[in-house]
Amino acid sequence: MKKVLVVNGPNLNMLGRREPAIYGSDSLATIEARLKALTGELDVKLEFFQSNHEGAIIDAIHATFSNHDGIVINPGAFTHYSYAIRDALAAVRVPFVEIHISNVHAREAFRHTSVLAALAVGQISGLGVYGYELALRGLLRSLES
Ligand code: CA2
Repeated sequence: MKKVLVVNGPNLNMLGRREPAIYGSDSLATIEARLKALTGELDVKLEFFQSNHEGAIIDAIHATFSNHDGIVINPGAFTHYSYAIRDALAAVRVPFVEIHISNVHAREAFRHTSVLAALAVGQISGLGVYGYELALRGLLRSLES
């Protein structure tokens, strides 16, 4: 059975509480419960981690080394500038899918760049919170091949 860490970065603990027009009305707990409901069908063990702190996210990524088969990550705004998170993902070499709830390419110019995406199996953006399920399915499919 594959083991996957689902990581959410800064401010994503606020999901469902503010800015529903951009991020929808589901809470992070609801999103995690929906993913958990897929574990039987997908034969995967999921762990969840959210932090507003760059170093804590880096520590969580380091802990996947030799311990997880893959990572689904919404790095929040760190996507656009965190070379430290990029280095952590490169160091552990655990395959990951980057997911964004909103369409980052339809928003401010600073959101058009991801310093992580070039290392990713793939990137999902703009499909709302459904993107988490797609990211998980896509990651698992890529781990099979
Ligand atoms: O679209 C996404 O998933 C983002 O990763 C979300 C980040 C943003 O910085 C990225 O550019 C795109 C921000 C997450 C903020 O989440 C909130 C949720 C509810 C209320 C306020 C913020």
